[in-house]
Amino acid sequence: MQFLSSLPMFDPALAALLQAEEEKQRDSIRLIASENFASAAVREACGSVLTNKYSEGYPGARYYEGQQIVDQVERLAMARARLIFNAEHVNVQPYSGSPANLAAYLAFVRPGDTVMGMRLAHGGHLTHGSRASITGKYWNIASYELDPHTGLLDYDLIRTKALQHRPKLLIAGHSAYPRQLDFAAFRKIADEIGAPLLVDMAHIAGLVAGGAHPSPIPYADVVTTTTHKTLRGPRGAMIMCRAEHASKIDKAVFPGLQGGPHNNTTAAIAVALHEAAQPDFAEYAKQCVLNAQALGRGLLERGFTLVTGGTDNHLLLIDLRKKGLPGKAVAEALDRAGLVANYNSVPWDDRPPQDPSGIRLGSPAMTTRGFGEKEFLQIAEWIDRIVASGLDDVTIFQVGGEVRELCRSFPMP
Ligand code: DSN
Repeated sequence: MQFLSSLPMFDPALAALLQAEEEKQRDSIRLIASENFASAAVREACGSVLTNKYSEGYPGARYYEGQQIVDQVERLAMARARLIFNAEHVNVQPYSGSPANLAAYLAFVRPGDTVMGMRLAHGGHLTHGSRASITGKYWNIASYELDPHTGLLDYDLIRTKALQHRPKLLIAGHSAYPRQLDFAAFRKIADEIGAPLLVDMAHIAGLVAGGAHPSPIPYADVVTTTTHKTLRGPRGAMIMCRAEHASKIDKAVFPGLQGGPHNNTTAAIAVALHEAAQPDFAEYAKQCVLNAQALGRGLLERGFTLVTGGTDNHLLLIDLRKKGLPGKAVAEALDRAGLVANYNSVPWDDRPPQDPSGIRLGSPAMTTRGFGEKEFLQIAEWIDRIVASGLDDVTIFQVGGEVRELCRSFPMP
């Protein structure tokens, strides 16, 4: 019977693609700040029989029968999240970060209301009000920006803007800002304008869980996060909130936005949270920051410009304008050498988002594979060699060989 066959036997074309991707991941250095390597245990839960089950609703109140085990799985994931993040309520059902943020909008604001978040080009996320996203089309967006003199968030500027626009929802969080956020300052502004505070901690959730970044939980009304970035779980998301908002948030996720939860993902989130509760996860989180800082030092020593001058978290943004090379060409050249990053706009970029002036780098994936500061300093040297060569083919080829050699000593989970 075909459905009992293994993947290579039943679908060799797809199996070959998976094998090729595995080899590509094994032999390259992942520097995409939002990526990581999930453990075998997380991937096992993802591929489990729970993918076979429909469970619209919440534990104890489902619209389908047969939930005796699924309810326990979801309750376990929720309990672990509440414990690790010290949250009053958690919803583990959002399919990913964008639906999680949209659920927070649905819970707190009506279409047309004013929402304030960080401008995408300054490090925010699409769902914090970019015109390209539904959030920028259905809500009136007033974005805050970085201080043009320091390149940092200036909380007085954010406050002034908030008092001027009086948003009904204030968002803190980023996908390309290399500094810690002052959640207490955001809370103060939110209180002054009487708006709920949403913190999107997708990028830093693993650092928060591991104690390497302050937690937004005591300050925010609602916290959204993906589960696959620094948190190192499956592709999924969670929403944590104060007990008073629990019913609003749950109704926004289901039935407001979604149907049945992906139970296999819920199980994998539970596994990832169990991993995050182990003592070595705190070491990993701390090392993510040390490694990003080492990479930043290595780049600064070689004359690179870093947005904000460095990093306090797991990511870095290189402004390539002084090097005279565009971000996309550099990202492509690095990729050919097995150094996988993404091109990225820098604040006040004069180039378009499709071909911007920067590249974003992150430490989580290779920290998971065991890289330390020594290896991240080596990465700075490789990036410099490729950029200094003007993206020369021979240099890219030579660096590529060295990258593959180093990867061999640091196996994938
Ligand atoms: N697109 C993700 C990132 O790379 O930061 C955030 O959702």
